[in-house]
Amino acid sequence: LFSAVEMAPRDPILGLNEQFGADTNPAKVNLGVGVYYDDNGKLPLLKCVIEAERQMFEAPKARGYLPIDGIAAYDKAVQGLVFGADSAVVTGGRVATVQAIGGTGGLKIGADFLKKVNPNATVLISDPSWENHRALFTNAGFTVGTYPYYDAENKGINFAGMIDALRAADAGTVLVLHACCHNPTGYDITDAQWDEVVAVIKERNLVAFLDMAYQGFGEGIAEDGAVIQKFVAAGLDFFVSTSFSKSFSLYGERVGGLSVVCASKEECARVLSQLKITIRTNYSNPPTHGAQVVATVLNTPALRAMWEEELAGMRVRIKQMRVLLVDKLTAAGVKGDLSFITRQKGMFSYSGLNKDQMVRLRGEFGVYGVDSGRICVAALNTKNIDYVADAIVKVM
Ligand code: PLP
Ligand code: TYF
Repeated sequence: LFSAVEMAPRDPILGLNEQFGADTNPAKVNLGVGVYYDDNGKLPLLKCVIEAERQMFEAPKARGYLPIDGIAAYDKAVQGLVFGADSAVVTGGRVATVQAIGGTGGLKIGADFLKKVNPNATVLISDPSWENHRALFTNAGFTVGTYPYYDAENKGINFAGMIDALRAADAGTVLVLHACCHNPTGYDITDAQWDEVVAVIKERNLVAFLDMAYQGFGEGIAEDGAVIQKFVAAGLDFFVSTSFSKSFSLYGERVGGLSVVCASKEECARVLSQLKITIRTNYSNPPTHGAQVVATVLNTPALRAMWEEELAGMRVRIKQMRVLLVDKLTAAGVKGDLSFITRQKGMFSYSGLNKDQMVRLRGEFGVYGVDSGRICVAALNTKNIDYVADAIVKVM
């Protein structure tokens, strides 16, 4: 039965993790996978999460099946974060939101649903994008292409190329857009550029699928969510996937969501029924724990305030590491404009280092980044940054 089964390629990023684990260099630093570590290099367990779990422990609940679309209070909280609780699309019943198994689960439910609605559509992802975007949409049966995004020469975004590609796309083409904190480059388009993108999507009848895996890591929860308002204001139907893996440091709990904005309440009810079929035929209904933690935090004012502060702490620390990295590299005599590092947003930095340099960083220094030159700034800290900066200077 399995004699002709081919060996599948490893996930290039998760594969790096295994390699890192096996590395015996005591000075090794993992800047590969996109995970936030605190200044002691530890994966944080947020205080708001501990407190929510304490409350849950003190009033224990039996674990029946959840509704197919998840915990209602959770879905409502997701809508509040993404659209604003008082947003007319939410109060008007035009957003179908389901709990999903991480942001990946949200993308997958959306992709499977889209395949039914729009089976012949092409999906366009940014060049480059999160590795899993291509694989996930390909697996859902779509042909996946790219739109230009990264401009290596100018250390920024090839926006003219991007907008031209959108203008040239056929009606119905699905556009996967990073709502904020672009993975892997760290470069986000500006407010005015978003306006242009939204206008072209409307004009060309494209379908926007916003992947929001880092809300709160760019400029703030509301600030990062503002891009969603542009799509709402334009009267578009669109998709938003949500992930709390990073913002709650709940990676392993797999907490995410999918929201689909529809033209009317009646349409929304039909869309929701189809999302539920997708879920039911894949895993029946979602798990309880992680979503209950997030719902408790988001719906309890004191915990919500605690979370916002802790998230701000992560955001600010990453920004500090960017500044510090520029300072260290500059002090070590690196010439040229390094301001791109502080211009980038979120966890990642396209460092501009090439594959050979990334391989040397790994082999000679135990500093693990992705071959593309992506490093996870959120894994830098005041203890490892000198070592990392020194290693980078040595391979440059
Ligand atoms: N989308 C992007 C752009 C990501 O970087 C990630 C990171 O893991 C995800 C989606 C998936 O999130 P999750 O781990 O919640 O599935
Ligand atoms: O890009 C990253 O590093 C994160 C984590 O298949 C990740 O988004 C990487 C690969 C993958 C799943 C998660």
